Amino acid sequence: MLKRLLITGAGGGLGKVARKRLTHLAETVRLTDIVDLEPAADKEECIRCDLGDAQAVERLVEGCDGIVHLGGRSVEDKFSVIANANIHGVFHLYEAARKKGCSRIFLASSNHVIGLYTQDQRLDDKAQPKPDTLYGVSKHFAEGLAQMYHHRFGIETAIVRIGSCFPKPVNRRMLATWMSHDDFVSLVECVFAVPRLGCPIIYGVSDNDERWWDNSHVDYLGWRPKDNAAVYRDEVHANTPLPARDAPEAVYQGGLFAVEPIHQD
Ligand code: NAI
Ligand code: 15L
Repeated sequence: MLKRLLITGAGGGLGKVARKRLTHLAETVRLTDIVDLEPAADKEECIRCDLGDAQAVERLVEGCDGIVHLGGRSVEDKFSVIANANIHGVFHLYEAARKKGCSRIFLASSNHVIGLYTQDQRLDDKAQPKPDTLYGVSKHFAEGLAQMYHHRFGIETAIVRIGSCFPKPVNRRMLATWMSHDDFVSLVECVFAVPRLGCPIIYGVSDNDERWWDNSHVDYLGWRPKDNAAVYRDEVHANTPLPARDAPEAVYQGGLFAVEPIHQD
């Protein structure tokens, strides 16, 4: 059991899931976000913090032996916003982890690191990054940072390229990319239970019939996703029209992110 688990982005969609379902991993859970949070149990501590503030992030990480890093901008935006939260922010987090001796991190990367691959391609952890947005580039930066801090300073990170982690798949692309909340929770549990983690790239995806990504290189984690988006196939097909064959949501793994404009400051 961890002494103190830090969950960043605790006010967000996945942060709320982590807060509700992962507190058994640690004696104390420190929740942080740029928005205000209130402790709801004895073992919870809440600290408001902008990841762009290096000193505040150092104080945040003090005393934590594990981090689930979910905080940051989670979609495309102006470079200034992406840079503060996802580039400066993740650097501040790893520097704080190095200085304060925190040795294991679950890093929420994204499928948008490889979003410009086409949907007929099958990828594993060896695929060269092909980011589709500034957001995807910022996640690629975070992945490189995690690898550098692993090789130089021994910090172990699960680099998780999450697909689409929502209660259920809501469009045709998500029949391939969906990750259920249960499979997300069980992955975080495995990441903090495995004796030796290393610094693997893991595709955060359920056991979907239509998935594009191969996780066989991380069998050693013991993670066996249980859900399958195929259960929702009829519902998704009934609710969403078939896109044209050359529509970005039908061509690119990153879907519509592949045609996002560059947002201006
Ligand atoms: P979200 O947008 O709901 O939550 C992100 C949280 O980070 C928010 O509560 C926000 O207030 C906080 N945040 C933003 N800027 C911040 C800053 N400068 N300092 C401190 N906190 C800040 O996103 P969601 O869906 O919960 O995703 C969590 C993580 O997983 C994100 O890093 C996202 O990029 C990644 N991810 C999520 C996917 C999904 O399907 N939900 C897919 C791929 C990646
Ligand atoms: C992401 O990286 C986003 O954070 C999330 O909001 C979804 O858009 C997801 O990817 C996706 O590709 O479905």
